[in-house]
Amino acid sequence: MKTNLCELLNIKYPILQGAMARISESSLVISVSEAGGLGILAGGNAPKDYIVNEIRKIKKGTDKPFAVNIMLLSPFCDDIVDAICEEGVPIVTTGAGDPSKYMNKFKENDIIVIPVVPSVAIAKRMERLGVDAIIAEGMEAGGHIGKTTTLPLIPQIVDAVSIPVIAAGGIGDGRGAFAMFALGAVGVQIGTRFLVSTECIIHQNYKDKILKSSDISTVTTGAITGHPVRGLKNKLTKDYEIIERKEFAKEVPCFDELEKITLGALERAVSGDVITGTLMAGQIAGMINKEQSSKEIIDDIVVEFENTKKRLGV
Ligand code: TUI
Repeated sequence: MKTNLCELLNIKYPILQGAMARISESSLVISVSEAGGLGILAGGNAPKDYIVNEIRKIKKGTDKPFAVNIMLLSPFCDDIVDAICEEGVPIVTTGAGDPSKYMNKFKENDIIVIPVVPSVAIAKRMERLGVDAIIAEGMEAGGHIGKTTTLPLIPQIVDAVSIPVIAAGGIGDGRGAFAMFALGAVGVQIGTRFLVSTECIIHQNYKDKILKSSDISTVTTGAITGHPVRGLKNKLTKDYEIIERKEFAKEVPCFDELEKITLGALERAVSGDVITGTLMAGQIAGMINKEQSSKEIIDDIVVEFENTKKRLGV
């Protein structure tokens, strides 16, 4: 599976672990980086002291490269950028916005910058900005998503830019990774499969919901807010859809009601409330049927990738 991305990031396999807010914390990051992939700490909406503490735990737990993701809708972005520079984090990924204002600071600190992008136009803008690679994320992914699916998105972005492209959204195994390489990607980012990693700290109830899900278990909510989010269907998403329909029909403005049911919903999910929590997950959730360590997950992906190569005689 070796590609030029392995040299750029100094990793064994071009497999990045998706940064999932409140989920991708030090224990998951250490396990993925130790297994030869790139573990990524999710900044999410966390404040600076939490991030500094987690970075220090990661540095104690592994001497392999890792990254920190900055979720650009967070009120603590400036602080997290400071923490990343002060702690000597080698690689940064960004999501949910435009990282331009931090670019000079990243480059002054020799940090490798890899934004997540949902479209060709943003990919081209990021290349002009001088980023090192991009993660092109299709809307099969869990969490906050764009409008295009992975299969058409990856080749269009590969054709539009000259920097390395990492594919994300809808990849759960070595066959999917191989398909992404066929489209021109040189790496993959996988989030949902790591939700059931034994080193992932989410509550067993959340893991069980993933393990029991099928191909049609996810739904997107929140289009009305401009920030659509994909997750597993549950009471929260059903209630959300009912309120959203009222808002669409312009019967009553319902943003307050929507905010009320989603406030703290990610925290509830991570703590095991699978009824009113937001169970962010991608469409590959239906493919996941066993808990494994991060090392087993990565080793499986590599074997499946090699088997696919053999099956196709290439
Ligand atoms: O960021 C993600 N996924 C996320 S962030 C998140 S926390 C959250 N929760 C509720 C609402 C909003 C956020 C949960 N999942 N994926 C990467 C991603 N980035 N998807 C889409 C984008 C994106 C969108 C616009 C990246 C750049 C962008 O650029 C806008 C601009 O103006 O340049």
